[in-house]
Amino acid sequence: MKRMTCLFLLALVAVVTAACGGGAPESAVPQQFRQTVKALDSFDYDPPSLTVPAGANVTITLENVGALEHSWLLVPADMEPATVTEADVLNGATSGNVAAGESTRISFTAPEPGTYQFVCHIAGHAAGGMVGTFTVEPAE
Ligand SMILES: [Cu+2]
Repeated sequence: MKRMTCLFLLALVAVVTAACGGGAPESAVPQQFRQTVKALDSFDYDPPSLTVPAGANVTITLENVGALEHSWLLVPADMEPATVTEADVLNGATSGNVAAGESTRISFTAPEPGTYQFVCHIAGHAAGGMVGTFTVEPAE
């Protein structure tokens, strides 16, 4: 009889422990940010600026709606846009060259809070104004 009581108590402890220990805190789950950006032959992006939370899983779908080749590269804000190459890209955030009428998905982790820029690195496009603003806000 004593042995049964003891087993019962052990089982109870196991159940209570499992119930209390469940799941990681919600703050540990990165936020998702998804946005479609159009690349235009007028050397514009639509929308021209994006704001995401720090550490977010960002997915940009770059839609090239023009007749020219375009690209989307995330780089530091203090760079001269016309000099940007794939080597300057932050967190792997580059579309590569996207042909007319094509679209590409770019997935990356948002960098530290601050201001960045995204540019088209096809010759002459950034100089023509194909530059946007990428803002990372501190996570709450
Ligand atoms: Cu372009």
